[in-house]
Amino acid sequence: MRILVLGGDGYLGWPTALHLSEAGHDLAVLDNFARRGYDFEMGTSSLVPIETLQSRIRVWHELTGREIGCYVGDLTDADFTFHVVREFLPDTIVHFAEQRAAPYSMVDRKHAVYTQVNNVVGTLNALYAIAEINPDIHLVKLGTMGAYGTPNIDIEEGWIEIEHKGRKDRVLYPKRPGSYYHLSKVHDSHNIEFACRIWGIRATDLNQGVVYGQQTPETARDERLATRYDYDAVFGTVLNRFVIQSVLGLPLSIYGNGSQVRGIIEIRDTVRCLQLACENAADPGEFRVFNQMTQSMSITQMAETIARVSPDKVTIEHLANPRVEEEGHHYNVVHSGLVELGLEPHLLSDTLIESLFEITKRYAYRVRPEAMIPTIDWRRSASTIGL
Ligand code: NAD
Ligand code: USQ
Repeated sequence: MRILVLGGDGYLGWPTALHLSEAGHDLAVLDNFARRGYDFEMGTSSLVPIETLQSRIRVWHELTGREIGCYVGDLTDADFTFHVVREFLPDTIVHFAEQRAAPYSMVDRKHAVYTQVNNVVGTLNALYAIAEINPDIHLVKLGTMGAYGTPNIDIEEGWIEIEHKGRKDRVLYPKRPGSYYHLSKVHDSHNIEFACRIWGIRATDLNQGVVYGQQTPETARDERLATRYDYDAVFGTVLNRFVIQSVLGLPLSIYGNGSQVRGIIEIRDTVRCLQLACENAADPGEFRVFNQMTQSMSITQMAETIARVSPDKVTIEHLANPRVEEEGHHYNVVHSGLVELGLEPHLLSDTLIESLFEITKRYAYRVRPEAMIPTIDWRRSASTIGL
């Protein structure tokens, strides 16, 4: 299969490209390096040093003999996007290329508008390129579990059968997201579902939970293939942050009382899910949704797991929650679709966390502790990134 990975320089896009290349597919990646730009804006960087995209591609070629095509440019530039799709002629487009941090989208008006324009326009350009160049291309799009919010009913995989005043219908599951970033994913999902209906294109929306971990079998082959690992309060995700805090001897920062529950997934399962979605395409006209998570845990349970397996003494602190989110809520999610396709989940295990401790210890000297403090307040319309 020919697969184009949008956002192929990112935390998940790069290891996914390697995994798909290893599986024998012909790969090209596209990126505008926006993520590296946010680091410059915030004065921070990945804990694990990362090579340039071009060097990583060269190292992969040296090690395996496999080629990965490289397109540098912006998905919101329609001419560029059309040019890439016309030239590479993919069977599948995997789309990671969005601004993905909820706190970044909540800094102020400028960051909220940037996030929604970047994400919604980029996705629309990809949809139009598919419709005009080859409507048979399968779009595999990264969505988010947070699009659903925390409703007081079970969360289904994308669609729900409802009965209202004696009539029945199958509709998109209602959404109640918790940031302007998460809202951009809801807008994307609606745009993609509409494109499937009107043009008969095929799409898979992967509503992924919070990812943790840093290595996959492919990135672990050579340190120059490493993917990024974020610890700061804007881009660092909760489990990765807890591991880093434990290594630095800082208290694990639970926001609020810690009873909020999230779906989580390990990075090795992310790349496997992407392979399964690509190799088992949606039907023409189908808007298929999978909930891409392997288990649910409260933030307190995550902190307690890290504290239990850490070789060092770990303390836990509760910070006033900078976000507006429910605590003590119902959370029961259907996530069987990818398992039915063959996913064998890695659950949060001591072994995985131990390897993360090692990586973190090695690069702990690179941390700027002040970058770990959350300063973006959902209740205000303007915050400073404050690093
Ligand atoms: P990331 O920021 O590391 O990677 C995204 C990449 O897309 C970056 O390299 C960035 O430069 C690129 N990009 C952004 N806008 C672009 C544009 N307009 N044109 C070209 N390239 C552009 O993020 P990630 O953690 O790898 O996440 C990838 C996707 O997975 C995102 O869509 C995110 O919403 C989704 N997701 C991530 C997580 C997680 O925990 N990391 C969880 C669920 C879903
Ligand atoms: N949290 C803490 N302490 C911290 C950091 C976070 O308690 O130090 C809490 C947050 O309040 C929240 C939860 O942990 O309740 C998750 O926060 P997060 O920053 O790990 O993840 P989130 O903002 O939800 O976003 C991440 C990715 C995003 C993806 C999303 C999946 O950055 O791209 O879409 O996870 S999901 O959460 O399922 O929507």
